[in-house]
Amino acid sequence: MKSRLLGLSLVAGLALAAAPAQAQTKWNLPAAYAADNPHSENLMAFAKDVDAATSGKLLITVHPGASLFKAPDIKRAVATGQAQMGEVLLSIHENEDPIFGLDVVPFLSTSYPAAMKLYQASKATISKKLEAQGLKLLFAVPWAPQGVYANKPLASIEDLKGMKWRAYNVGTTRIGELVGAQPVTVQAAELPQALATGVVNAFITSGGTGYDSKVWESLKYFYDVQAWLPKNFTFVNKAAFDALDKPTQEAILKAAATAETRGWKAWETKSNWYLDQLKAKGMTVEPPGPALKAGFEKIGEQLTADWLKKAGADGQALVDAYKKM
Ligand code: PCA
Repeated sequence: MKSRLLGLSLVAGLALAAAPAQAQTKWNLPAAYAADNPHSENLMAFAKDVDAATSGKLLITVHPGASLFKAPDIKRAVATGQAQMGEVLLSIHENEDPIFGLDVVPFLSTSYPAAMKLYQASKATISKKLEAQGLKLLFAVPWAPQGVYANKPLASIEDLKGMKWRAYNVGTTRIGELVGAQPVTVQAAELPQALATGVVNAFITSGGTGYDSKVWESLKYFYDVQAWLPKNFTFVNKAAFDALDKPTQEAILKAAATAETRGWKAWETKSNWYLDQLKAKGMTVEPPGPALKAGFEKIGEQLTADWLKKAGADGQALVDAYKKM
């Protein structure tokens, strides 16, 4: 009897061993910002949620800091299947489609609730445009309101004349031109180096990117202009997504919805913390004075007019929908 039982369990054991190991799919998710930036932390939490929900069937590796692809190359890498998922600041690609620059139209939406409205108003359109490029939108998360860093006090935009202005997209380049600075595009991953070597001495971005770049080591002034809240979009190669089984697809979509909520909350919570850190490092952190503010508003009007012209009726429709919300 005993030996028969032993025999049976041996057979069962062999059968288990012979069963094919559960197939594991391994995906890469290139991203462009520092590993401890809330965007990257959110992506890692997203990957962890997908891992848990699929019992390890889908393993997503996040590559922060532009370590796998540089920021401007991530979208194409995912569209062509070199990577399966990716996160990018969508406005980097405004040259492809003006709608990708909607969230960087100056002073259109300048707070988290307004940015959320703008996102809701534009999500379906953006998602359709990405789909036409072979990408499925998973979620979007904003950066903090954008303010201006400089190596000297700024009383008006005249003070930016001739400065080495770091830009990260079409709109920020244009601002550099309009203030008579010398714009140079530098993605966030290379910003610390550009600051350390004096390639740039003024720019517009969030408290978060200033913090990530240890900006206080080179620049002493931050003006909290709150010009716009740009967003990072995370997407998946559509064909790769469609090839997954239903439960895995659902696990991704659920984790994406969670990541979107978590990401917006993280930024909203951390925005002031970042500004406090800049102050603690000895920087002057102030709202822009009246002349500086008026100067940026004037530039904002110019950029808004330019954008509406480029984006045409489609752009106007999104702005109208947003304003009605
Ligand atoms: N940080 C990114 C984009 C916007 C932001 O706040 C950057 O400066 O590149």
